[in-house]
Amino acid sequence: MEFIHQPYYPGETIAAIATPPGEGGVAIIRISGDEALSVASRVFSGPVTTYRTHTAHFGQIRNAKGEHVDDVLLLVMLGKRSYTGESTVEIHCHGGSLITRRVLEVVLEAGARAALPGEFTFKAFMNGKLDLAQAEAVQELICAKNERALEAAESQLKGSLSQKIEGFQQSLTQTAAILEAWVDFPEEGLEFATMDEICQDIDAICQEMQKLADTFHNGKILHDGLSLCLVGCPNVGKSSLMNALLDKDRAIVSPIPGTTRDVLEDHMRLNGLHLKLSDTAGIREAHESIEQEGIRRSKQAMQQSDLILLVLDAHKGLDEEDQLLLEQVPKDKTIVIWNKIDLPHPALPALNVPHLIHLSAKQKKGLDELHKAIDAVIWQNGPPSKEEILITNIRHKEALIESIAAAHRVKDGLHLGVSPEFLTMDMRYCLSEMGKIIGTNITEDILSAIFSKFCIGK
Ligand SMILES: Nc1nc2c(ncn2[C@@H]2O[C@H](COP(=O)(O)OP(=O)(O)OP(=O)(O)O)[C@@H](O)[C@H]2O)c(=O)[nH]1
Ligand SMILES: [Mg+2]
Repeated sequence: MEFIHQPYYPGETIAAIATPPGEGGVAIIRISGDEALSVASRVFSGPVTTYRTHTAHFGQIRNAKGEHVDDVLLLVMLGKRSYTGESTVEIHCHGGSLITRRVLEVVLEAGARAALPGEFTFKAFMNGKLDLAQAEAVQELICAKNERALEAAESQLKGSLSQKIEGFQQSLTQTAAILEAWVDFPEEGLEFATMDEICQDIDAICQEMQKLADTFHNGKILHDGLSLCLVGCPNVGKSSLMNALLDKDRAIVSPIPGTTRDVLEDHMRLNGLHLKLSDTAGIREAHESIEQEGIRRSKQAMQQSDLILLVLDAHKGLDEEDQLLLEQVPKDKTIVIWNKIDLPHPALPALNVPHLIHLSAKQKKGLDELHKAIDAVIWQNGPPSKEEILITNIRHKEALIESIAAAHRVKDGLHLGVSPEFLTMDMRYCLSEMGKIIGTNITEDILSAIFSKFCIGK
């Protein structure tokens, strides 16, 4: 196993820089474990072991030779009342990367072990301060790229997802108990509940679990953002629209068809969401090898992106190449745009597409309608409410799906008259999959994989 220090000693004292690398006003070195105070007392000028919990102390850090390293503020959190659930000392030193590393070195020389990525949160999990879903939320909180993702992570950290999962576990446990009773007391078992009642209970809980699993689509959008790709024939105004959406002069715009040769990427925020925008080379029958490669990349970007903006030139009207592109794009994830509506244009043909917008990229007119259309395509059933509990983690979705499948096997087995011994096995599996989400039933390998994604010092 890569992550968990082998053998893992609860209470072992670890230390790391908890603030990001680089220069800042203050940096924090965090020490946690049974020996946190004695380690700190070896490097700090004051009598650390006498300090009361949740107090701050000014003093100096000195190395083993007694040389001054930095003036610092020392924070003491004793016993369980800390993030990790173990005694913790934070040293707030000056925020230069060299000085911070020096302070850490001195702390390590004084007896702490360098922490592995995520090890502080791992301790919090092992000491019951957080369950696994909450621990994962810590990392999502740190990585959140937009407001909605932050809200989802905050809600998960507060335990909203965990409570929901615990609710499922309780309901499933009741059913499991009845099935176990059938095994032990086949005669009286049916007194606890009829088969129909059990099946109804399983159906109801499966529906709830499926609803939660289905929030992964929205959760993933919130968490990861979306990719959006501008495609169309040459000269229709893709790069102009890219610049208008970004509100900056990002891509070269010119009246010469074939200006953009490569895929150009940038990022924007829209209604609290993170979008990756790609401008592409105009697609046409090209004979020159560089342009051909550009067009190949355009088509690739089109396939890979979550959303396509297919740009048409209203001034030019619809020609065969536009028509071909219209046939190629997946309609449900495409917004078709008639651009250059500021110019005189022929009567525009009716297009049988679900999302159609008229705008002028050059004059930045019609962008609001485009924003709304993007929102409508992203959230096909409306955006999630702030209160809705979303899952953003594929691991959670997989556990839910496994759990639902096992519950269905139990139900089918009941109808088919399968012996209760087998049904209880499926029921136990169903419960253990659910437990994986909050960490009540989890192997060290999974723990290792989860915490190793954290940053050092968290
Ligand atoms: N009048 C008008 N001109 C526009 C509009 N959008 C783009 N243009 C002009 O159309 C020409 C082509 O614009 P680009 O944005 O470079 O077009 P493109 O689709 O990126 O072209 P390629 O990179 O060659 O595929 C430029 O001269 C733009 O100024 C618009 O809304 N109105
Ligand atoms: Mg271009």
